[in-house]
Amino acid sequence: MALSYVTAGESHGPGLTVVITGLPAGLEIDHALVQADLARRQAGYGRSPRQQLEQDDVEPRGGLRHGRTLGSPLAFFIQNRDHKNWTAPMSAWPVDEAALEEYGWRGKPVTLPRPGHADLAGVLKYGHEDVRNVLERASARETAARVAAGAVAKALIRTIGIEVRSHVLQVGGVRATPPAWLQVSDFDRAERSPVRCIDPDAEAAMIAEIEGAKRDRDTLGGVTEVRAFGVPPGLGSYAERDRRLDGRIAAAMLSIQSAKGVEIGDAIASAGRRGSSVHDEIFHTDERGWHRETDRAGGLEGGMTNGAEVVVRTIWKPLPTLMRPLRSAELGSHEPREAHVERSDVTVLPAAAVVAEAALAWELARAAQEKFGGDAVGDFVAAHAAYVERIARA
Ligand code: EPS
Repeated sequence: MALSYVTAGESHGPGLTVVITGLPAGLEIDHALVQADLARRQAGYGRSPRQQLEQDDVEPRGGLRHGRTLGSPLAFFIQNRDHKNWTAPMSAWPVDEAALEEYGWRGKPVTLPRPGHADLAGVLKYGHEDVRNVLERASARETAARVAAGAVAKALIRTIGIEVRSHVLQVGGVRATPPAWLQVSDFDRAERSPVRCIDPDAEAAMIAEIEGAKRDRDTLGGVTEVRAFGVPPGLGSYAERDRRLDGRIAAAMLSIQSAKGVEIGDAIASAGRRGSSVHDEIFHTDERGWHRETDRAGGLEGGMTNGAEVVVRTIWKPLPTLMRPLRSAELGSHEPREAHVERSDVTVLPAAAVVAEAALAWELARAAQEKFGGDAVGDFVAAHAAYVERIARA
């Protein structure tokens, strides 16, 4: 069965639920590693004060016993600690008007759609009169659940030696220049950086850029990069369009709130070069087997991994909740007004890198599980080992 997950929950509701199906039994899930990823997503310079309220914690609700998967659906619940400030406005069951009165602005309908957000198309599409019915689910709070799923995916692909790492390449107008060939250990620098940046000079400039935008009550986008190491060739397939792994990775990235573009390998620079200086030449030595000296393809050719590192950059728009709002018009009266203002982050780039990392881990896990199968994790690992041994002789 294909690996799949669904999330449920609103930003200020009781919490987020994620249900993962298709996992093999016997996979060890380290609680501390899941927690660490949730904490990494919450960290980062430029996040909103909301992050001081939330200390995300996964509560398993099924599918796990003594730290190992059972082969049944794995369910996690992540509580929204901010929900206590929203109990009546976000109550699942009807509440009377008087109860809402006590909540001030929180108890009132939102009628000013924000440009760049899901607000306007969302209310039109679903027939809502209160933008809150849209924004609560469109909110990037939901990415906490995606990161929990990503942590499980990482546990699965780690059993076959795949590691996924991320860093921030650009915040607003500041672009980092990381070393050309990044090693897994280079990413430790990103882990210690408040903006998840490998390049120390760019780090300082990024922080200054965020401070400037904050002063101007504005927001910033940027670019993140995720790399996967130890990926065998042949995940994904050229044979059918929906099995092409580059397409799936791009879709996974673009499904993340605020993502606007995806680049695989050096796609943007390659557009202006000749083929002879773009494609990664093929070599074979007894020592290294099949390999490349360059990785402009970002580890993907013909919809499959090619054995090189998978390199995926995601381009993020500046957040659309602005403390200095743009023009909008009121639902109902159609009067021109300024858009709704709600607490906002200045930038989410450091957090977005962690979410993108989870998305890539998930797509690699899904493709690996399709290729190697296995109801027990040992079958999955054995199938990978047999495959690696076969292709070493090719
Ligand atoms: C978000 C707006 C902010 C963020 C939130 C996503 O929430 P609030 O409106 O409550 O201040 O803090 O992100 C999270 C809570 C989170 O955990 O990532 C939005 O509109 O997308």
